[in-house]
Amino acid sequence: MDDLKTRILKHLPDTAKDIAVSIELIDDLPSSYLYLQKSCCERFYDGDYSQCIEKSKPLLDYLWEKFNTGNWKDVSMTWREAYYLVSTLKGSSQAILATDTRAEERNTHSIADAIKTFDMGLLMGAPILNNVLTKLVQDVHTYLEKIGVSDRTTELASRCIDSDKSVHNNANQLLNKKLKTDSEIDQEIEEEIKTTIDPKKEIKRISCPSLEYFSATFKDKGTPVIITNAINHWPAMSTRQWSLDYIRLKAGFRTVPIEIGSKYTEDNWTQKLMTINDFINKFILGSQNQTGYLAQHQLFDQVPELRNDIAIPDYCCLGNSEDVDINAWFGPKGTVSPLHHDPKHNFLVQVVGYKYIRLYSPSENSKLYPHETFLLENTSQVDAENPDVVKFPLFNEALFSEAILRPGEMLYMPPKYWHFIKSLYISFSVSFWWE
Ligand SMILES: O=C(O)CCC(=O)C(=O)O
Repeated sequence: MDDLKTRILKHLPDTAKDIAVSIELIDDLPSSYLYLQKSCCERFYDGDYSQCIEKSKPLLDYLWEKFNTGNWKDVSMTWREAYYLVSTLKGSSQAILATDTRAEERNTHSIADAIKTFDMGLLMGAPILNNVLTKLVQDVHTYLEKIGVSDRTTELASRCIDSDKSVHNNANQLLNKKLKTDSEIDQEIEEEIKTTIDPKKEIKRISCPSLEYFSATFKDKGTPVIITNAINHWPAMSTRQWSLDYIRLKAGFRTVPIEIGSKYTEDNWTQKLMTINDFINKFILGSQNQTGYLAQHQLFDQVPELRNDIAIPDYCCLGNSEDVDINAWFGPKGTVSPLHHDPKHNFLVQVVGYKYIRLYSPSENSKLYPHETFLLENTSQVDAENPDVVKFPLFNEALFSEAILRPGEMLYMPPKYWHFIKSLYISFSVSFWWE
């Protein structure tokens, strides 16, 4: 196996001085901060990784406090670059110590901690040093993969839910929990389609139309459609089929933002950073009474290996295909995206599981009661599942179309089309917003 330390050092500048000249972190940071940061860099290049970690803590705390004062948009780039730098040094030190041949060091600095530190740098920091964190985190995650799944699941069972003892005790049980087989789910869903979807309202399906036909018949007319047989070639659907185990393997130790709460319009809705392993154990396999949803997250920028399993649909070339926003939507049964619309064209691709979709044309706006508050103007005040018809009397008159989106299907939604979406099983969808 490659020496992880060598790989890590290869990505970084050769000396503390080289780091100092390759970045400019002068504005906005007090001299006491810069002094401590310099010392943190020097400890790293002296090979004193424990001291580097110690010195990184007050630096990251200081910057974290800056991030949490006032508006995110006002957070200075300098602070974010500094956060990126210190996360790079701290995470690299943690990874190097975790693979140290001296057992004591290995126990205290887990590789998973290093990945967490790198991800915090990626999520909160601003990239410097040629975006070195992407390379570092990939190398370290690959190292974990090489250790082997069995070691990883043992580490997972013992570490992933460190803060939650009750779930911790169940970790092994959760790992072995039997999920429904695909054919059981398919049968159930076909029954559900028969009983819940009105064929007269069902969104039209079409098998892999030509670009010209799609453009003239759907895009130009602002008509939604479900396209089938367009993504069968994706590795995520064929050679590297996505499953919970596969997602764990490729990204289990990565830290991501999770939306917690039944829907974003509720008062108790919040967001929390956690690893994908924690998320799967608590919110997908566990028995949390709250819903957790990895929603609208640019996971594929963070984990390029998963990006290699999907492809931008060819139809996006009808717009500016350089500028496509790709988002992941991964969650348990029961996630709800309340009725809302977005400004761009959208392909919502269902990779795993099933989702109920309900669509309303922009011409129905006046019956959908958009919120009047800033940032929620694109969201209806009506709970589409249980509409309050006294408060919103026109809602039931609004015309809609509906469908259950199956794995391998791709829903086209024109800009401003209202959509309400609920997952019926554990689900992983990928959306492509394009203009
Ligand atoms: O799948 C979901 O829950 C919501 C997807 C969505 O709103 C979108 O792709 O714009």
